[in-house]
Amino acid sequence: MNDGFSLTVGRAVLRLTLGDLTEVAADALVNAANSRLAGGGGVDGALHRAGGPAIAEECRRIRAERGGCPPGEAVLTTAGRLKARGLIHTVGPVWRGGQAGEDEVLRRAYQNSLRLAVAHGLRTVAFPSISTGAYGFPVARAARVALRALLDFLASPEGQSLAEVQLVLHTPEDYAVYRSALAELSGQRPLP
Ligand code: AR6
Repeated sequence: MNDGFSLTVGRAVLRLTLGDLTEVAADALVNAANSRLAGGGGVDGALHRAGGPAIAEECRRIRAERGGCPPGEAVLTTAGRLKARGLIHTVGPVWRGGQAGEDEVLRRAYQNSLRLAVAHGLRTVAFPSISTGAYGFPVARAARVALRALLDFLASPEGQSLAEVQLVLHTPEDYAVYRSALAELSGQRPLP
């Protein structure tokens, strides 16, 4: 885990780091889940393994009560043994070529995750790069959508109780893509 790059937005800090989300300490970690909340590979599998069976148990209960979590929405469970008070499960879009509303669903996944955090008094939140693994969303486009959604939320009245939002990128390549997308969106040049 490096210290990454950070930017102040409103009252909060938006931070990009390179690392493993399962090792991050925050009030809430965000999982890139599927609609059935059934667990899987990627960051979902890693968070369930690290957090223990209490997470899957609560996911099963949510699935039984409300059928899961539609793309673009988010639900909160225990974080089990993870270093967090809660685990927010959100579902990104499956990439279908870019004309099927994928950008909007991805934007809502970030926005609704932060809304849920705020509603539960969780002030520091760490995300993975949603949809850019198994779901195939191209990372440069996903980075722009994700960062725009996070910057907009942090600048809005709704976002004022948040202290830090972190994007934890798993590879140096993804980190570089997010870093230059953030430079572009915030009008700054990336450091050499
Ligand atoms: N820490 C941070 N990022 C990670 C980690 C980690 N430990 N492990 C993987 N990533 P994916 P999706 C990155 O496939 O595309 C699951 O099976 C990874 O490099 O985890 O939203 C679910 O159950 C990539 O950049 O999520 C769903 O069925 C990013 O996390 C489906 O995959 C997202 O990749 C969701 O697909």
